[in-house]
Amino acid sequence: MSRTQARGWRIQVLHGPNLNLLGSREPEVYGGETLASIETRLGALAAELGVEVSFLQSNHEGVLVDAVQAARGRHQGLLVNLGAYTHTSVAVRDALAAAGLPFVEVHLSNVHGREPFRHRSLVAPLAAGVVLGFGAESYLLGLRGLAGVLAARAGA
Ligand code: CA2
Repeated sequence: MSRTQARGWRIQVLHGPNLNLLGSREPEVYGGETLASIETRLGALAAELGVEVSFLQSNHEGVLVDAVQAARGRHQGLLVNLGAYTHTSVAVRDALAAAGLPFVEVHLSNVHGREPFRHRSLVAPLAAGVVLGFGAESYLLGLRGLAGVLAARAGA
């Protein structure tokens, strides 16, 4: 088995506030794809990689904190687009630090080409990797990267 081939790991995918609106508005910024379509593509890639993915979208910070806490013991890694909470949420950052699970941060847009308040991520320093600016592809690239991290950690 190659070093980056995954083996049955469970990955929690978290989408933050307003990402449920994808496909309905601002396609010039976020692309025209819906969240359901992104999740379908992630599911297909997960099957190819031999990992399991679970999905949660929430507009509520506490729900995301609960989901990160619950991931410990149930999942081996997280793929997260925390939306605006990326830039503001000490609570989600603390939950990710406490969970101690490897995670990859993804963004549809290139946040560094946008308003200055989007340039700072509170969670990026804890992330195994960050993928941004490729639209829906950011999620797929992030999942590949996370599967590789899990395989490498397991010594596969
Ligand atoms: O680029 C990304 O993926 C973001 O995480 C998206 C967040 C934004 O606050 C981050 O700075 C960057 C916003 C998601 C809002 O999505 C919408 C989709 C359609 C219509 C309106 C909002």
